[in-house]
Amino acid sequence: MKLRIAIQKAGRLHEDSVRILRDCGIDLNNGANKLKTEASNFPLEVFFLRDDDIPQYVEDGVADAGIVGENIVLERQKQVHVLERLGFGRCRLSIAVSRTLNYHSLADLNGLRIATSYPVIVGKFLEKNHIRAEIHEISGSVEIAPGIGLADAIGDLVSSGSTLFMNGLQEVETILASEAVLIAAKSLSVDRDLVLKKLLFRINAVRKARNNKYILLNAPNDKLKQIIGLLPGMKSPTVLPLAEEGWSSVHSVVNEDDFWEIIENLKANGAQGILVVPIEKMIL
Ligand code: PRT
Ligand code: ZN
Repeated sequence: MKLRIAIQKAGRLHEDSVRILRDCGIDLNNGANKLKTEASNFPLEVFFLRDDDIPQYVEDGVADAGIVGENIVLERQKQVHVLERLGFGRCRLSIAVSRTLNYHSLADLNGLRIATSYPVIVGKFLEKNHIRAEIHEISGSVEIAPGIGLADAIGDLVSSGSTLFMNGLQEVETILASEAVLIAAKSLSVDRDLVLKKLLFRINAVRKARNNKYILLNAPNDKLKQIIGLLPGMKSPTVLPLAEEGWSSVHSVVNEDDFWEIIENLKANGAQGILVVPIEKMIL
């Protein structure tokens, strides 16, 4: 039984969604301009859809799983499980107001008209903070609403901030930090659930590998203790003697987040010939 997964047909999430499946070792036949495609080496069928429709298809059981922005999942309020954050499609849903407005705090939003394509998320945010503002739901080009006098503020997705900047707006509140997520139907047949678990296992391995690097370096033996102290490793670093007396080769795995800091500390402690290598899969 094939697992049916829905991904975005075209747009910001399409390429990364295809890439994560490919990195899981799944061969997809070229899906350009197709409604669906099948993997040749994994029991997976891929549907290409508009991102907004994906939660509905998954709730209805037309697709078993989907890859979609968390912002869409929270806005649509469909009955689906969020299984995994995928680390791409990162953005934030924020409130922005005119740069000319002297904004101090949330209370300044009282009485404003806020244009957004996310009335549910923005509405809940206002309610939680006891703000009385009027929400105008519009479906696109939200950033121009203040400029044409349709609204005083907007609730929109932001990544680089250049759209806000070009429209004379300032970001004043962040409601949500979003990224692409893997969602699944609430109930699946036993065999489809098994395929989903296999897929999830592979996605986990790919995600971990993307967040980590393999590092090799040479260390003088009298500095080994300090250097090992800087390297966490999966269990602990591997240490091998070098042919040259008094030196060792140290191998370990380091996390992307504190990568540069670790490298600087290693150098400061006498490490030489540091090599950093990408990891393809990581299974713990
Ligand atoms: O056709 P379909 O309906 O499938 O696509 P779409 O046009 O509705 O969606 P698309 O491809 O624009 O976005 C898909 C998903 O990407 C969103 O649901 C988010 O989860 C995620 N994402 C990440 C973003 C952005 N970053 C983003 N910057 N979605 C939209 N934007 C827009 C934003 O609305 C604003 O207009 O980009 C502009 C702001 O960008 P900056 O860089 O100027 O700040
Ligand atoms: Zn859309």
